[in-house]
Amino acid sequence: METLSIGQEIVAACERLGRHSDDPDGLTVAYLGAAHRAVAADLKEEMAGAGLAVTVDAIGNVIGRRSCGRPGARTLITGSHFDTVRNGGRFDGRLGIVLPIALARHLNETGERLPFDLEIIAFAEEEGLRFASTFLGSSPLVGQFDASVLERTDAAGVRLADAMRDAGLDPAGIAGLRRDPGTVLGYYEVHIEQGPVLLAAGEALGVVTSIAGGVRHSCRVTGSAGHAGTVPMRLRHDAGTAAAEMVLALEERCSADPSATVVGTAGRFEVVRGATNVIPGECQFTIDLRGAADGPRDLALADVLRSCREIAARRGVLFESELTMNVPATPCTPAWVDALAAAVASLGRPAHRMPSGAGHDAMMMGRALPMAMLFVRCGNGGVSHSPHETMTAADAGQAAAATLAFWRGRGTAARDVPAKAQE
Ligand code: HGY
Ligand code: MN
Ligand code: MN
Repeated sequence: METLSIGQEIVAACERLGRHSDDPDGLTVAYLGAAHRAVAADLKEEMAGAGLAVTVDAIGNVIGRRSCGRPGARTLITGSHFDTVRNGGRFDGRLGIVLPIALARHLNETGERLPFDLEIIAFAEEEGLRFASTFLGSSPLVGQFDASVLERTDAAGVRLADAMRDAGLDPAGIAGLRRDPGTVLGYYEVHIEQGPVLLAAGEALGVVTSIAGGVRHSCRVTGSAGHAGTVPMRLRHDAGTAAAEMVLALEERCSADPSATVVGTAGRFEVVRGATNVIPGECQFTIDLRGAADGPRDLALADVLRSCREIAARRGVLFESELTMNVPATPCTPAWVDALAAAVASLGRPAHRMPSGAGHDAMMMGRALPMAMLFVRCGNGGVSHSPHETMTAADAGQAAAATLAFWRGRGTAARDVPAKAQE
């Protein structure tokens, strides 16, 4: 396989998909918005052009299937998400969709048959941007979809269930998306690293060993709005400064964590109906807290929420929080990690094994299926969730070659079990 040219094909496909956005000045693709539908339409075309049998499921995942021609063969599922964060990068998620499509096209040209059926899934939602829900695409496939999120509303007050119906999707069909693990070999995902580790190590590829678990809360602080000029400082119940002290408590607790693997972020922070000359009456912010292991992460969360309540009591404001995501740390399947490391090594480079600080569909799929992930070097200092996210065609080509080597070895995979089930 001529790796540079397939790498150029892959990068070009990510650039093409990146032209659809909800924002004129950055890449933002929210679930079921106009840009999301345009990307889905492009993906259907790209999959059909690679000879795949294309379907769209009840949640909006775009699925391309390539049969190996052997009745009863099991399926290897690969893919990633095509929604983005606000002002995100062109490779986050998309790389893991367009790379397998390019390989399917290559296999058509060479006539090579894989020893299993291949399913490439473009997951419709993973980031949680529009409905503060995450993994909407992958969770139904492993029986982890939380039907209560159908009642969630977006910033315009549109219910998730209604947004789905408006897009011609059927919420009632979600329950039927669960895959029978007996028919699936496992799940494999290629993703840009979204960090600086491979760049610093001078490596193009990384073999993921485990994926950090994440918990998210939406928080609301309610104080007393008032005139910025007439209320003495000692009489204020300022929701904005109370929330700011809570966010600093989050930063302080995570920075001091003894495990040194806990990270905390308040990515959204907003004074509701704020105005320059009004003391904030209500402030909303989010907590995103992660760790390589669930124990330290959960201890940190409990401490942070306790601090928020103490700060609220001292300042005479009300603190409320809603859990919006809780996904456990997920180890990759050791036998699959070793097989992927061998595939990478077959290219002539030692496999660089590493944990993932970012969350991925693989952590959801890995809850029911054998799972492995391949990371690809992220340029520009490893920046991601940013328009400055970048990668090279050469590295994309290396990832394609390692993926093909890995796939060829999967047909003989014993009936592996997910890492969790191995404990
Ligand atoms: O937040 C994450 O780690 C992923 O980008 N959804
Ligand atoms: Mn992301
Ligand atoms: Mn991603």
